[in-house]
Amino acid sequence: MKTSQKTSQKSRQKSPRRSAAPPVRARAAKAAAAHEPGHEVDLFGVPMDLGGARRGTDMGPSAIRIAGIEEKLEHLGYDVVDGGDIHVESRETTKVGDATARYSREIARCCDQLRRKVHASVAKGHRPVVLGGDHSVAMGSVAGVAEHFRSRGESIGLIWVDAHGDMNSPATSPTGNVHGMPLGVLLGYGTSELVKLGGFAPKVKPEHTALIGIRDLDSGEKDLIKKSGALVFTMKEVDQFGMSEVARRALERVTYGTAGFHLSVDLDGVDPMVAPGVATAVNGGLNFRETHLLMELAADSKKMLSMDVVELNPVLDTRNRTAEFAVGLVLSAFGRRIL
Ligand SMILES: [Mn+2]
Repeated sequence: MKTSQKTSQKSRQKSPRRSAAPPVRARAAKAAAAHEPGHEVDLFGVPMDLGGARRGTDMGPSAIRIAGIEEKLEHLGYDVVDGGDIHVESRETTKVGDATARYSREIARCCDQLRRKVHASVAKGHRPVVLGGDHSVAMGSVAGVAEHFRSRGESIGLIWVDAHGDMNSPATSPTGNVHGMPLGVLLGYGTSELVKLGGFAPKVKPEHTALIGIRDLDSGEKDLIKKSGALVFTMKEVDQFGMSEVARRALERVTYGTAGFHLSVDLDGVDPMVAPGVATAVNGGLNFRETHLLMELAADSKKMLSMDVVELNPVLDTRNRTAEFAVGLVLSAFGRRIL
């Protein structure tokens, strides 16, 4: 199973390359694509591992770049600019601070920088793709996208792919690790320096939010998830209804009454058989095709504004396999088709 999945992924990624159009035609396709808004993609890396317990997610952006994200998106017809990395202080040079929201000061500073960059990108009609980093970076990316549409009187939707709820608060978190809190923060709950990022809260409304792949919740966080009113598809619903139906319902939820949606992919939402290079692996996750189908249907909706891929931990990966899978997901979300 593992081998065949890997092979099919490779052949899907490489076959267009072998039959690559001559450079002139490629340039023409790119020029034509450039007239449509959203055909410019800006990459931002956030080498952040302050939000989690295990070291190594700070190497995520590098591993995703090594897996070829820029050239593969260009091959799909996008104009891609890599905006480089946000500077993140390391644990060696930063104070833990509040033990119930560890490193929250430095995390807030980095997320605020990311917010500015993402905002500027979206304001130009580009689509930002944020490379994490632990999931705390999504507080910056979603804030930046939300800020732009808020200035036009519009809301955004949010799809949150994850094994976890990421809705802890300093009061409920068993660890004080901020990567277990970002969705709660975006919905307006938690540490005020994070909630108030960009000077407004919440960043998204629960009626525009859908979680997919959930299978590991802390007891204190369950209450907030239920109370929040966000739409939750645990693995039970994925098994029961199938990803096609789950994606349909989620997309309806995040596009109804919004300008579009942000897609936040925590790689731990995917089964560890497919994506082993994550710090907090939980068995029984989304399989290879379920995850790709969700991305493909997100692309079909033509409403995806921005995306992040987070929690890649190259230290725990096998020959960069999870990074290559992550790049494949980005390509599917940006419209790569089998046929
Ligand atoms: Mn997460």
